[in-house]
Amino acid sequence: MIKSGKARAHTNIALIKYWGKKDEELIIPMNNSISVTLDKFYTETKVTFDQQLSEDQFILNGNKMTGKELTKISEYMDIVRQRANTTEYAMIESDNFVPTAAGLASSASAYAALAAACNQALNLNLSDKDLSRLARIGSGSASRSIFGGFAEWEKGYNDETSYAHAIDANHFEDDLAMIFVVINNQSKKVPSRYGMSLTRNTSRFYHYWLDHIEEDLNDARQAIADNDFKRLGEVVEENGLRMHATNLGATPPFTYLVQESYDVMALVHDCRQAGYPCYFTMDAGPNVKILVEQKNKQVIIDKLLTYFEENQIIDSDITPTGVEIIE
Ligand code: 2P0
Repeated sequence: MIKSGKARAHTNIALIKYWGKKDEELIIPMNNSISVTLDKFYTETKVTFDQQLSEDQFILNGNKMTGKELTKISEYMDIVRQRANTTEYAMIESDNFVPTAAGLASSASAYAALAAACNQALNLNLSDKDLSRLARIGSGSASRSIFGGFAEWEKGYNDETSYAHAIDANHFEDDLAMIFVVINNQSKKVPSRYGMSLTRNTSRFYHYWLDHIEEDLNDARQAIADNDFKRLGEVVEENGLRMHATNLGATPPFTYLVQESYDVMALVHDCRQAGYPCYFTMDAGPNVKILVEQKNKQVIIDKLLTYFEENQIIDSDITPTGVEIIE
């Protein structure tokens, strides 16, 4: 019998960052993280388990994948098979709805959608918590993409206790949006998995990150509970910069930020000075994401467009919708 399931999951952006693992295999993080889930960027994945198949097959955006990409996903499917007590291989068909030029492709939406599609296909009846754990094993940030709005990934201490949950914000997310400034840079990429591991293992600043993360988490939680945009934005900006500072203390030191990243940060500060509150955050790359209130979004986009091309500016609402079964 052929068993299939199809799911859609949205990407998320961390407001309080995940940066470093306690357990590299199970993907248990060193600290909790908090994110928002974006409306515009998502992945749709269909999984079909079929006893006729002699190995997994992976079609990404219509292209049959081989080599490293196939091996990575097949290793993940081995974990799913082990947990579901099955030996059947699967056809995995995945489409990323992320602007290709933007370089924003995310393992978060990919593994959240894949975990949910497997849950459906194999009738696992996993709770959101257990789905979040299953997504986490593929990629840490995927644990948060099970949920819409604000989500917090509890670091826990083992596979059972490390999972994300939604944070109730009384629809605060409806008032917010994120603007992406896409910076095309030619510098060699440091994969996030490698970058966070190098930093956690060698950075002289990493203990400082851990010593102060609870303060940032508490500030963010309180700001979300109070729907306090200014307080949230301030801690988002500080926490993001601290994450990037840890990389400068690694051996060897590295940075994801380039000149244009700093140019955008200065523009964000200019907008604030002009009375339009907005706050930046950056992840494992040079692009800058700006947290704004819906009411000021267009003014800030217009300001950015005086410096950047139209195709470098993309905005997205925050979606209240978590991972969904669509077939
Ligand atoms: C985050 N990032 O919290 C942080 C902030 C990038 C900077 O999660 O190794 O693809 O698969 O667990 O989730 C990117 O890393 O890493 C990330 P793995 P992931 O969003």
